[in-house]
Amino acid sequence: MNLLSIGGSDPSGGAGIQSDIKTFNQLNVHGLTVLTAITAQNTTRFGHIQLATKKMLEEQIKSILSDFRISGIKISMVYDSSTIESLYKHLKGMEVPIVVDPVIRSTTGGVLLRKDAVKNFKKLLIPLATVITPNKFEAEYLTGIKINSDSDIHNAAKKLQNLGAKNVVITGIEKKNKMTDFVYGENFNYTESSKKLISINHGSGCNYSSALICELSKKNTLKQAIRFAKKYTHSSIRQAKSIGKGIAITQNRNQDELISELKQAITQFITIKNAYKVIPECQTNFVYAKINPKSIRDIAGVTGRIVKTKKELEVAGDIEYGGSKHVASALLSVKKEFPSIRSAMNLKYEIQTIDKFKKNKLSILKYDRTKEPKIIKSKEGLSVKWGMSTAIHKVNTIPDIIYHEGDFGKEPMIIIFGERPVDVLQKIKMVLRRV
Ligand code: PXL
Repeated sequence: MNLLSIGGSDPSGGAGIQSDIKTFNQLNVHGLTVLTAITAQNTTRFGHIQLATKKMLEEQIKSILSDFRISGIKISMVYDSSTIESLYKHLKGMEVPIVVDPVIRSTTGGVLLRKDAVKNFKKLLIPLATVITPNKFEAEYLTGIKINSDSDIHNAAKKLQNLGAKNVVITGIEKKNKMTDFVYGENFNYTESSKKLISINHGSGCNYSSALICELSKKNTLKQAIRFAKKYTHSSIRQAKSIGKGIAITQNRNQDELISELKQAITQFITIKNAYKVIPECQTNFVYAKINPKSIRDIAGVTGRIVKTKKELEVAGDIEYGGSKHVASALLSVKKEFPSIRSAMNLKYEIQTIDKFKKNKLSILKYDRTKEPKIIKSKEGLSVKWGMSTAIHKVNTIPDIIYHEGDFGKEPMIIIFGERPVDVLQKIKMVLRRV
């Protein structure tokens, strides 16, 4: 998938186009860019701005639009009126999601939108926005409403919608040690909160809007995309590093491709509405194996599992190799027979869930835990292996699902298998669609 980011160059790599490409890359999309300006800045000061000429700007846009299929666009630094007019001319009528991040000033004080361009920004760019993502200052600046209360936020969001933005997210409102985003959709509004991290950083706004356009373009719902973007940004702020002499730069490192792929699938899973309904008493793990795992130490999983707190899911602990025992053992046993299977997750057993998998024509295997031999029961860790090998004994088709209906004191359980975490996720979505 190709996404286009239109904005300015930030040589510190903390914000702007450079930051967007990193986010796109990490979220597995190809980043295309159109530079509106080159800035000279670092972590302590904002220096010079050199705008692209009108000709250069339009030539960049034309070369990108004439070659690539683009699934989504993010617009950030536009700086002046002429740039806005060119963007409007080429982008109006495009039927892809557009996130407008109305950057007005950098954290170090640089002007990113000239005062005399605000009128055109409101008239031409805001109406292109599928979502506009101002922070508190930007929302105040664009609407002229000083934000001191929830009703001010409401009024500011409504004003931005009246200017033509389909959806508005006002980010980073501090409330009782939380950072709250206010979401105004076409016919709903709600808030999304996370723990406040004490950090002045360079890059979090760009991380948010880039993650948002990635998830929207992948056809997630607005709510899912917003939740993902918030979690992604929270994580990038947590990992922010003081690389230069001034403010820290946000980071979202790919420590390991396999772990990052699993992390992404887990983040997607916990943001699915109703996902809490499929979590069993013993909670859930989501695992992903290296190509030739020798033991569960070659299988990544969550050290403390994915846990349910009321209607929310949380990742308890870290995602690392050897993080799971049970689901990883199940995967290891099944992978021996069916090497293409590399990912698995356990779900709460319900007959309706099995029925939904049957309707979707998945290949389902079952074993009877009451038939487990005493010798297996008496040894820690053998049950799962025994169950899996019993289920796949003399089976030729690759299983999607293996389940058992429990035993005295043993919770029944479903395990979903797939080649990659996204395949497992796909199968889970079959169940959650109509929960
Ligand atoms: O964070 C917004 C932003 C966007 N684009 C460029 C920037 C900044 C902030 O510094 O420099 C080019």
